[in-house]
Amino acid sequence: MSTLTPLPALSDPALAPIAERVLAGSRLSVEDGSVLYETADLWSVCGLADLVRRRMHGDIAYYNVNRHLNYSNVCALSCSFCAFARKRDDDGAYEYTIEEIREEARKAFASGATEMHVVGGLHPFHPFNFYIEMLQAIQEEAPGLHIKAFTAVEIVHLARISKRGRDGADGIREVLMDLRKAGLGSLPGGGAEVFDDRVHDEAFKGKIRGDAWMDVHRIAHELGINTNATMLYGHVENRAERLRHMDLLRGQQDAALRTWATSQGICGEQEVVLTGPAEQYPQGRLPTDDTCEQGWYQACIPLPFIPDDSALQHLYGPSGIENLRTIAIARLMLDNIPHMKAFWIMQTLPLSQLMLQMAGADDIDGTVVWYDITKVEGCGTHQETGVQDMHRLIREAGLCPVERDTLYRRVSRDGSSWSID
Ligand code: V47
Repeated sequence: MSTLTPLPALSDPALAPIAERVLAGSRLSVEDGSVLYETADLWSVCGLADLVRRRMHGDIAYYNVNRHLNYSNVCALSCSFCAFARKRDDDGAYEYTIEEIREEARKAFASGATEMHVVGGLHPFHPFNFYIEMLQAIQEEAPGLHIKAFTAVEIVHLARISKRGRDGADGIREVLMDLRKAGLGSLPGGGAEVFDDRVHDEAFKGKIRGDAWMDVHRIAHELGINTNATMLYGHVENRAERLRHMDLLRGQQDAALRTWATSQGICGEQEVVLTGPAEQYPQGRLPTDDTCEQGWYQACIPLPFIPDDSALQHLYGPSGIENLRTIAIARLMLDNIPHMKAFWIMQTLPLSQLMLQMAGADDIDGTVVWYDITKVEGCGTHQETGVQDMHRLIREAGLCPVERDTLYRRVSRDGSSWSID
């Protein structure tokens, strides 16, 4: 573990008790979160987040060599924040065939990607078997590639169209097991938005609510499938609703890690907090092998709302300062989620670099290549950052770039082949 960042000089006395709790490795309350949001001393908020980030990850910043595949933008829903979805007859509607998906998998394999991140709209006409064939096709063309696929709302949609299970939870469990058999490795964190019914009804009515999103992830964890979690902020929600979202995620992670820790005989009823001094970690680190019977949230990805071309484009979206503050607060509040990702596609590369250097982020996602869901400042769907550029950006932030796979294991490369350390 590298040297700890010294505690920042606090200019707001209201931060002193919070800083003490951070130093001691104690959990922050939602009220503490409100103080962190309201204080004018943004630099201390970032400094505290940086301190826990360095305790957890030293001077490492993670990236991966990945590809995103948005297989179709045809969607039965019409969420007001979303500029991606189209009806099938709309201009710009598209859907990949299985053969085209195969071709994307071949390209990903040839480029040395370790992960394919696959999500799309809720297609009203594809049968369940299309999704099974899609995973099988990717696996056949790109053996060894980790498939991180389908947001929780897609899983609920698949459970409906597959007509699996006697009730909702059974159907979701069976569908996840079928998908895993076909090649699914983990679930991405998309679609969580903000766990609040008021916000749901205003910005993404028709989508599943927060409790249903969390049910899908809980069932995945019970099956030993790791997942991520997002929070889409800066639209019609307020800061209190963001903090509640973080608190709900933290509570669910408590339950997952308690089950894991109990199975390891590590600690009984106590919460597993990862952000404290190193000696408080549960036996070093959470395991990263893929044979664990209990899954958990690996990473949180705060997503700043990008208003362009959505039905909410009259809104401004969050400012750079609000983005820095939100990722720092997420790092401090989510003391049991190991990784905090600054998704460069949405945060932009320069701001992601700052987030790594001083606001608690330890990961910037990956090379991406093609991305259709959001486009910042009118860019197209080709959104790629090469490995050399990732390295430069991370080194300029004073950190050490480490290539990881989806489960945060280190990747070694020898020419065009790669292996897990
Ligand atoms: O589910 C949609 C969000 C998500 C907009 O798990 C928008 O590692 C901002 O979840 N402005 C997809 N956000 C992205 C996502 C993700 C990205 C990177 C890594 C991981 C991971 C997950 O983007 C959607 C939705 O929540 N989104 N529209 C918008 N206008």
